[in-house]
Amino acid sequence: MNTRTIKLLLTATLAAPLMALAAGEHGGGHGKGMADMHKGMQGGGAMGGHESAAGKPGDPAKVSRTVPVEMDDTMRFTPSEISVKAGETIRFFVVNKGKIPHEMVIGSAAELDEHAEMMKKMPGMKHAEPNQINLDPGKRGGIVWTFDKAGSFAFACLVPGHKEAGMVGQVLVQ
Ligand SMILES: [Cu+2]
Repeated sequence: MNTRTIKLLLTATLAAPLMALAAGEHGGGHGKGMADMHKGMQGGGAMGGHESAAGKPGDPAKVSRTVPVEMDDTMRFTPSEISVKAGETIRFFVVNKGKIPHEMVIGSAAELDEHAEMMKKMPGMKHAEPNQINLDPGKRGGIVWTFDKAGSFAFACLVPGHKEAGMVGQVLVQ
């Protein structure tokens, strides 16, 4: 899959049903390696493909509410703390206000650490998974995510160096 195709897919995220997007992207994105990595992280448990400790891809037809999120070159998300009720499906409306690419990736702290390591090994790798969106400067996009379990989860920009610089946020699911 080339960069242009992925960009088109990302651009289409707002318009297209997210599940369809995910299905289309799966073979060309992380592929099996990522699924295996996730499996390994979870000790071979129930987590395959798009399952996450932080929840699962949401149904765009069942969005409970929209949460706008801004990303900028100070390496911050605004807001950086989001409270959610367990079971809510959130549409994150993400905008990159910066002059460099940023991304928002949702997961548990452990998942994000693991993912950040992988990004360092494969610099320049672009993803399109349901738990994340990568945005060029000035672009907008969305993530629809269902937080079905209570707990403290995170979101981060996994462009190498950004998370380390503080580009991390917290989702509290109650
Ligand atoms: Cu960033």
